[in-house]
Amino acid sequence: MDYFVDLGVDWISYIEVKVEIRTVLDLTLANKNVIVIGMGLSGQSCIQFLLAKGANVVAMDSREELSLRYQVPIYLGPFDQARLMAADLIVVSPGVDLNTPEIDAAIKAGKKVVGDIELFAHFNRVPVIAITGSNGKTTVTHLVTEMCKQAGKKVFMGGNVGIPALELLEKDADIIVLELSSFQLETTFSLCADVATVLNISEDHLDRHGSLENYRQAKLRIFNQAKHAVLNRDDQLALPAQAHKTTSFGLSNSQTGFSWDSANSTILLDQTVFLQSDDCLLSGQHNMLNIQAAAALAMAVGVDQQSIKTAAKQFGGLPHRCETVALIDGVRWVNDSKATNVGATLAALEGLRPKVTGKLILIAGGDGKNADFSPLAKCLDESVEHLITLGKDGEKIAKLSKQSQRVADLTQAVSQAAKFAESGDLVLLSPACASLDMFANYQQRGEQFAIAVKALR
Ligand code: UMA
Ligand code: ADP
Repeated sequence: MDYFVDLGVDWISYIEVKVEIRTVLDLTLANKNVIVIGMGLSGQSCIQFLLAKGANVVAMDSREELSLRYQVPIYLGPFDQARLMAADLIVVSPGVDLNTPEIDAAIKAGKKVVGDIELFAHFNRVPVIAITGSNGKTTVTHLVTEMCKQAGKKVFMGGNVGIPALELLEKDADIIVLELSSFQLETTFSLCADVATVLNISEDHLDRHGSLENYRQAKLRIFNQAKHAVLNRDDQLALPAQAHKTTSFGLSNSQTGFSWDSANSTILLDQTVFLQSDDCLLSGQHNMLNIQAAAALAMAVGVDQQSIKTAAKQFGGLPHRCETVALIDGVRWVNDSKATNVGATLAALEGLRPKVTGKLILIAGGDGKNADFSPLAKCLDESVEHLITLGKDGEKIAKLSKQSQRVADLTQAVSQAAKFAESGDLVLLSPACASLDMFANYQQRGEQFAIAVKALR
């Protein structure tokens, strides 16, 4: 899909005279017939925003039952094609597939179909740091926010991290940090980030995007109109065709930008020591990349190096991401429930294995979202002594290893792991799959793991 959304403004003049154009847009939305599809967090934030702009708003949701706190007409169940065709603007939530026949037909008929980030982009006047990638988005979003805070900036984060971007328009902010998913980016056309990054690209969400290339192209949209691009020079898939001003990061050697001196476990900037890994609470090579990316993003918006270093040293990571939940009789139990794709599990295994003196026991499986699990095979062979699988696609992962065992649920997985585990071993929950086949979300999966582990005491 390649179309430019015109909300009633000329793009060039939008860049040049943002403030005047904003007034035009206010008028453009007033009295326009706007349909918002999906009544989750982002849909509801869109309704509130559009009502404040004077639009005539109608809500749609596939669910059969729903109570809404806004006084707008709501149509539940299958989307009404005739209503969509009559709208001036259709705003879709990220969880709603653009290939849904009624939405696809509306797009093909030339209807303007956007997401909440597109609305945000038209009305925002604060510098934006925009972050996407297959893995590390939330970690980098939090870390760069901490770096900005450390420098005394008024900074707010939002987007895929769980806070709808439109809510940030009300803040008195110096900087806004947006975590953006491929779903959000495919309906975004006018974001003009001050600095943007695609941290990495590996297979994910193929059930929605159909192919790795479609998924990748959705992610690369973050660089459109960006003033500065922070690039992972070691990941060809994460590089845009062209970029205006760039800073690179990576594990490879580089004269300029951020790099990694593995012999001394040090992050370098322009070949000069920037941070010692031992001074940081985060560990694992993937997190050294996350620190590099966050530092490059913060520098691009003028945060001083001292603040960046202080925040990087103090940041201890987030729950459900390679989080040690217990140390019982010398066995370390690690919750990496947020590893919802193959790339994340590979990063966890590669990052954690070097520090394990005994066996590594992996618990994996769930909803694989049509992913190809074969890239895990080599790492399972080299780094995992016992594999315990569960969930919808557990069988597919189990077949990759000779040392595997299938179980019915997470409690069984933990008790099986406890039978194998001895002092010096590490038991890692890193599913390489989404949780939705068995849990409400990855948080619930991680919490149940921690409860089952603590019950072993
Ligand atoms: N719905 C329909 N029809 C459909 C699909 C959904 O009507 O075909 C309705 C549901 O009935 C529900 C609503 O849409 O009422 C849910 O909308 P949503 O799935 O877009 O979820 P939101 O609550 O709006 O949350 C979204 C993001 N969700 C997704 O992308 C799936 C949140 O990311 C994000 O934090 C939030 O906006 C605020 O920006 C979550 C996520 O899982 C964390 N993201 C994926 C990921 O990280 O892998 C991309
Ligand atoms: P996202 O928001 O993109 O899902 P998170 O920061 O929440 O990323 O981390 C999700 C998972 O990805 C974690 O389980 C972690 O082990 C893994 N991970 C974090 N950073 C990286 C990275 N730079 N490269 C690969 N995997 C990573």
